[in-house]
Amino acid sequence: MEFTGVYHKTSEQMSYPYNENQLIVNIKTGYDVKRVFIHYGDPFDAGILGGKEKWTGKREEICYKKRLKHQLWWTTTLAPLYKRCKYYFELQTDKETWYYFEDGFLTEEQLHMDGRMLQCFIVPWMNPADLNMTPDWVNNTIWYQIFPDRFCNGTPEKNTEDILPWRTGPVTNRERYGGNLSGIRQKLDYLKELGINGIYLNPIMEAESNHKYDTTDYEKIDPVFGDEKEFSLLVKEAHDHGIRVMVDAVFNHCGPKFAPWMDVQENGRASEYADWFMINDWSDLKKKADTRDGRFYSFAFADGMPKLNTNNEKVQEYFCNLCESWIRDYDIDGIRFDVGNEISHSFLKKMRERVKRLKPDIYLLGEIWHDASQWLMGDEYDSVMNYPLMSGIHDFFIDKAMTKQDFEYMVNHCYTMYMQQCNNVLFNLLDSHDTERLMNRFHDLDMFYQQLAVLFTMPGSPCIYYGTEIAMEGGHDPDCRRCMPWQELDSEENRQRIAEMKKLISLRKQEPSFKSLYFHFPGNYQEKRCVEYIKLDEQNQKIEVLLNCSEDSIKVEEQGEILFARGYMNGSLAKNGTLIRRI
Ligand code: ARE
Repeated sequence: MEFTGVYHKTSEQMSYPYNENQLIVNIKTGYDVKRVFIHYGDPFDAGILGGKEKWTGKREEICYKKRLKHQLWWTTTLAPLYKRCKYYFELQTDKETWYYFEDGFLTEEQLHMDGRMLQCFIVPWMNPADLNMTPDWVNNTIWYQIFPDRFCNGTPEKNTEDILPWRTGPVTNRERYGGNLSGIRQKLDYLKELGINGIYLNPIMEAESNHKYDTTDYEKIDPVFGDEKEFSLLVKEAHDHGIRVMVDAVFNHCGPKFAPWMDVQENGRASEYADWFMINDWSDLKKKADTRDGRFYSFAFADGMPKLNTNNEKVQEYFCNLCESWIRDYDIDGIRFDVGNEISHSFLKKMRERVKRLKPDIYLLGEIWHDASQWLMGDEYDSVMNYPLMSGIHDFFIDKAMTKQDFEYMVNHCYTMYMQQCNNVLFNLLDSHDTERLMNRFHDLDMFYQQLAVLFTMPGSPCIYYGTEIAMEGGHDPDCRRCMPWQELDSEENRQRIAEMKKLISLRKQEPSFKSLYFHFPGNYQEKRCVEYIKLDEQNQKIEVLLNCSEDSIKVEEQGEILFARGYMNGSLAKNGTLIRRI
């Protein structure tokens, strides 16, 4: 047997209840496996415990598969009558058939050997309480990320002298431009008109910097942005506009002026907060230097961002109470957890339990830039910021050597890491306050819209970083945080760009099938080709092309599972296109 890469286990995203009735089962094999069948039945039915009785389970072919770089991902959904299931796989190559059990592979002969105990894979019981539940509303959300200091100044008449005049062009992390909560509130009509129904705000609690990731007081809205009343009003009016609000929680570390940290610096080990931080050398906590000397742990090596001990119950309690107050006092809809991969799992499990009890459909989003499976088992985050997809889309456009198959493998890799419940609410983005802006990657509007076209079709929910609607430029952090050029929005060029973004958003929102359909890759992407969004009927037959395909640029190519399109969107509706297969 020359099997390659067969992998299954009855856990993680390989075998899990999707809801109270459906059990999703996935198995990875090499490309040598041509057909897969699943034999399944009830663990207590006679015969399938092994021994002499005949197998009484069912045998069904798994017909749906996704292509990965070196493996195939086979997936099926079962509906176990009694919420429990026992199964094994039948793997067929060109030459042979093997049966795959929890303890290995059996031949046909071994399978029917009298008295042989079959170590099937077992899902003992699909307990509703253990279900990985994620908030449905997120899948219908188009997010808009706002960096508060640079979005809109609602009260310029109250500017203090440290606020610089609102301007376009490059910025640094040292300046303040006066963006605030009332400015965001004044732009709710604009956001609603654009089609946005969710805003993600970078931190707004009191901190010294303009980015506010160095918190001074977690319980106080930074006065430069407004106050508790103003934030309450913003959330209420956002909700009135049908817009949800997600805040940024910086619990991995604090800033240098956070009272517990200052107390520890003053009183050392005697401080009541001594165990709120991770200190290795108490000798000189006030020394201004990066923390490569190991005095205490921090975010990266930033000595002004001492790492909080999220293993400490008091720290956990403090932040759980804080999040509960954010829900009770402001009715927020989501929380994005900064440095989401360094906070302790024990804290996150407690946090989820507490906040979901208060608001079951609150969205818990982790900032994790890599495979986040271990945080997405249903007892911590609902989902993560999908930076792997961002990188994959970016690489596909920048690397001329990548083929559409490479792109297909990348997309499938991103969507086979997690359970479907998490995929449905992935936070898909192409840039953020931590990366250069999308427009800066290519300075090419075609590429810009091609990548947005891809983003808006992917499962999960797309997020556009403020200013993307006008293809705003900006380099790496902090230059990616330029002031929103409100004074230029009325130009013909920006009006066209806003119209293009509105069309994309409306397509994403109007066409349910739109979210699950891929689009045709018409030939060589270096030439200017067209993206086509096709509406399909239930038989996967093309009904109409929803957006933009100049006839001459479309060639019907072989129908793959994910046919990927790249090309220029000129926004005109077309009537002909090519049938593609719906996923
Ligand atoms: C400042 C300067 C930066 C400089 C940095 C060096 O502006 O130019 O590179 O210092 O430390 C906040 C501010 C930043 C500020 C930073 C430190 O917004 O402007 O940077 O504080 O003072 C990793 C983490 C991820 C983190 C990024 C930045 O995993 O959690 O690094 N992102 C969050 C926020 C940031 C915020 C902080 C954390 C700190 O979103 O805005 O920065 O609270 C790879 C790795 C990732 C890595 C990523 C980016 O993909 O896999 O782990 O993210 O690169 O570096």
